[in-house]
Amino acid sequence: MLYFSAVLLNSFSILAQCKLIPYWKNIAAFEKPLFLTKAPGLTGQLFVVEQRGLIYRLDESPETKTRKIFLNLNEMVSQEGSETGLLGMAFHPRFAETKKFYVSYTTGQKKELVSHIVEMQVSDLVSMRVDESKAKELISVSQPFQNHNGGSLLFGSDGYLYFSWGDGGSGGDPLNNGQNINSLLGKIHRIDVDKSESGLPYAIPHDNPFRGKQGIRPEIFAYGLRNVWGMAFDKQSGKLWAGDVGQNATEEIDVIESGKNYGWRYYEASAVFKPEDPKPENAVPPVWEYSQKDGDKSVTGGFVYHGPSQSWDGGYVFGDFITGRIWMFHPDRKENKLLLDEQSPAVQPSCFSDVLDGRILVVDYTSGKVLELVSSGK
Ligand SMILES: [Ca+2]
Repeated sequence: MLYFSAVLLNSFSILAQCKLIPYWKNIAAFEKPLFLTKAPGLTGQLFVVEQRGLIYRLDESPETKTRKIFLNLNEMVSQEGSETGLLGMAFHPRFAETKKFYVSYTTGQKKELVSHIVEMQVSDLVSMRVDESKAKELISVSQPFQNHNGGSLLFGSDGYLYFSWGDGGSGGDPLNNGQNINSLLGKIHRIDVDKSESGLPYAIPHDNPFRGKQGIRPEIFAYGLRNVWGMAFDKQSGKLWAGDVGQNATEEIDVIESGKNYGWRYYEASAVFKPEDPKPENAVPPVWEYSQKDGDKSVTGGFVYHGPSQSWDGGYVFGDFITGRIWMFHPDRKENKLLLDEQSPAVQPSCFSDVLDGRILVVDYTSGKVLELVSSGK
């Protein structure tokens, strides 16, 4: 499998067919941007999340010249460590009615590092002023090490909030959090933010896989994950896709299903990583994986494209944060095409966003720009 994917990668590198162009022509670079999204019911506006704790709101027109600070958590969030800070946001699916949104961030550092999921609210849709008195922490977890904090969050069409937390960090998951179903680390979770139960500020969806099971955290939706970065639902099939960052050898793409075990740390992608551990009989292998041998080291999960480009339709676009290579995996024919090879200067994709229908926007951590991936012929 590893050999096969490496051969495929090489054979397609000559076919790299795309380029990146700036999306906003008149907007200054963001500082370490991690995410780009929009709010349901609020047309024409986009939101850019910076790791240092700022969220900007700006018009989606490529010609726009201004951006406004929507939220500033700079004083609150961790500023040390490359994987800490403000890591993600998601608007409530009925934002126009509830005025609620959710942020994922870390506070503190080293032994005091904590990951949080917090509900926030705006006072009205015109001023979009965040009413900080309404901020409410939903759930948090202590992080034993500085890295692998995950942080992606999004709503499903079921109305539930999904979020990822990494395995707690260090290397090789020393605490084996991925396989520990009484730990919130190394997981994707699913909660109902519209209800509360048992003294929690949220409820456990009735069909969460471990609801009511002794000794298992009921928030868990899927486990055996190392450090999921980049999750998206396929708007047509409803499948949840995720990139799970590898250890020393292989990066993986998973299709996440309720209650499934994705193998880490017994497996790194489809190879055995920790043979002395008990073998999980139920582990689900990745739908795609790629070797780190060509310098790639950290997958950024993307999304399944649906739009006017026939050659892209149904393909899952994703990239590597270290090399900046961008691929499209076609699940129906198990084919992975290189869309963009390493660039000079390097591009570090932190997010692939489908906020604009039929387009592929790429957030570049290094340049601080939001870019659009287009065919070279354009
Ligand atoms: Ca896995």
